[in-house]
Amino acid sequence: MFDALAERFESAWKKLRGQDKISESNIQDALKEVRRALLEADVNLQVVKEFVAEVGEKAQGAAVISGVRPGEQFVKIVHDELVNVMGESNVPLAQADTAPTIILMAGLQGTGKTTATAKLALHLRKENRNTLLVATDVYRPAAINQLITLGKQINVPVFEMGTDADPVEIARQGVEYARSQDIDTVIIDTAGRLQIDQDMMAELAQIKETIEPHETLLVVDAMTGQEAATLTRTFNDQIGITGAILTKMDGDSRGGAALSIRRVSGAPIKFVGVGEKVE
Ligand SMILES: Nc1nc2c(ncn2[C@@H]2O[C@H](COP(=O)(O)OP(=O)(O)O)[C@@H](O)[C@H]2O)c(=O)[nH]1
Ligand SMILES: [Mg+2]
Repeated sequence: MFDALAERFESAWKKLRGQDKISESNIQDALKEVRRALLEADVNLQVVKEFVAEVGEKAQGAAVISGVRPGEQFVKIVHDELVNVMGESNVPLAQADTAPTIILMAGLQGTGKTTATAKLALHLRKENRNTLLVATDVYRPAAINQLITLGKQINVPVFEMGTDADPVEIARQGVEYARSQDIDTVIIDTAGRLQIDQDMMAELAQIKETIEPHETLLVVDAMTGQEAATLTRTFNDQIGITGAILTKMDGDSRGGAALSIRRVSGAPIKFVGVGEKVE
């Protein structure tokens, strides 16, 4: 995911190689490279500014430490800061003490929520967790059919009540059904809009309040780059998220969205590795 980023960082510390001390001017040169690397990876501009400022401060602080080569020192500072932002990788998906674990999928239309719902079910099956998928996107008949089709393909049950039912009620009954069937995890697929709107947020908030999910995962299209930060901030402020799933990592996205999401919300990125096609 961070291949392009790593390459750019490489050139940042090349500038420091062969110099025996971190100085004000070589720090500035290296920081410029870090900044360029992050921007090229499509990390949000504000996030880049903060990241570079923090690395700069630490590099200046490190300037007094002698006996360590500056290139190595700088690499370590950037690396530590990346780890600091990205946090522990592989934060596992929540598992409730009493089944079912409830997962709410959130995000804009077309980001890959429905696809990610099915992928998540496949992922959980590998951990011997059975799932129920719940179709609450009643606004487009095709959306329910899409989930039903995906469910058939991967042999996972889908709970739906057609397009006339209330999404909150579908979610509630879906969870009840999962409980009655001893299902380990219930994944609620929700409707999205092309842009964030208050009706969508209100409906999501109501679903969330009703079913009290253990995870609220924001599904983000990795290709959206700069917008990922704003999107994450809005969803996190309005409904609260526990994690994010980056989709379309198979495209030519540059991975920067992951950094932006983490930095803005602190929410761990889950299942970035679930890149495989469902079909
Ligand atoms: N290349 C690629 N396409 C994807 C991925 N996830 C979803 N899509 C496609 O993006 C479109 C929207 O996906 P969908 O799951 O319906 O999004 P939703 O509106 O958020 O539920 C569909 O054409 C999917 O096939 C992915 O990881 N990679
Ligand atoms: Mg959908």
